[in-house]
Amino acid sequence: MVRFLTFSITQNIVKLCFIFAIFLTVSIIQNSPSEFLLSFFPGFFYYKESNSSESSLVNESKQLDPSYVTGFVDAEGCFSIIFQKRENFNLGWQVRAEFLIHLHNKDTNLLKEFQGFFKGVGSIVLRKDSVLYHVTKLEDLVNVIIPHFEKYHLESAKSIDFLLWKQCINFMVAKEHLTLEGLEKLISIKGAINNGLPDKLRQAFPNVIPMVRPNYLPSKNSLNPQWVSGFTEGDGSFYVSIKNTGQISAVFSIGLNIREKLLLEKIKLFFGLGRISNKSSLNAICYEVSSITDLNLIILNHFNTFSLIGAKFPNYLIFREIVYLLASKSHLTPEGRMKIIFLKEKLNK
Ligand SMILES: [Ca+2]
Repeated sequence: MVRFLTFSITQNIVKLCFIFAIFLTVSIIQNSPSEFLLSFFPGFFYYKESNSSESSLVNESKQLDPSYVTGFVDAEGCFSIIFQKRENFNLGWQVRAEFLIHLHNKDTNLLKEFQGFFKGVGSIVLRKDSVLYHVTKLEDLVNVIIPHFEKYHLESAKSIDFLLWKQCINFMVAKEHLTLEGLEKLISIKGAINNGLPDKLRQAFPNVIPMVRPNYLPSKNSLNPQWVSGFTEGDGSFYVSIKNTGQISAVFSIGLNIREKLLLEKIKLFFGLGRISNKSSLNAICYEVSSITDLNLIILNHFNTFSLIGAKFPNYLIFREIVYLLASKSHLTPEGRMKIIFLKEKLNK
């Protein structure tokens, strides 16, 4: 009797579990069918990572590599000198120097890591869709920011901006900008930094001749692999396209302004493959690797070793999974093809 009762209870529990499992399955399918289907594929784990909360988007919180930091700043950083009209200032102008990185707010954690790397100086400002990290205190620029870039050199045309900017900061430290002559000297140098002089300065100082921007030449040193990953985190992209004909292609690319063609050639030399093409209509130039073998053997090998760490990292994982599927010819089976279509849906979202 006791045995019969135990058996009957067990049977009911099994029944209940079964009903509950069906209920759960139906509700998952209704809420997010693609998630449910994806759970049957190996790519699921990568997919999960791409969807995980913002806090886990930074890959392993370890000390940032200094060359990675420089690479990222080469892509996304800005060194600027700002003039603001202020009646209460002696010469009517306030001058400030700023080191700035302005990103989409999905990279907030990455910027926090940068602030930590730069000894906590500067501040992070959250805006509606973007986030910026900026350092404006002269002593922080002199003691923390400048020494970093003197040790770990910028490789892009931004290296010119940095040199001119540093020159301005030296003037400011010596307080030369408080005389009219010094102020005009600063304006002249500013004329060669970034986008040159804004109209308000040209109009206020019509006699100041903007300095001629020095020519940019990349350094002769070969690129540091961490620099390449940092630069890719900023200016690189991983994308996959599926043509109407059904052909699937995966591309790793870095697009730059045409003035940085020499840098792209250096990047091409670093990987030892790929091609550079002009996108003349946009004044842009692009380095691309689209051969599956090259992507699989060289590009993935690089980024598996020198990892991305910001919001591009989960994207990279999806891209990698797709390249693996293409390299193993899995896309020729209906199941493999479906897997790629699901993964692609999550790419660059
Ligand atoms: Ca850029």
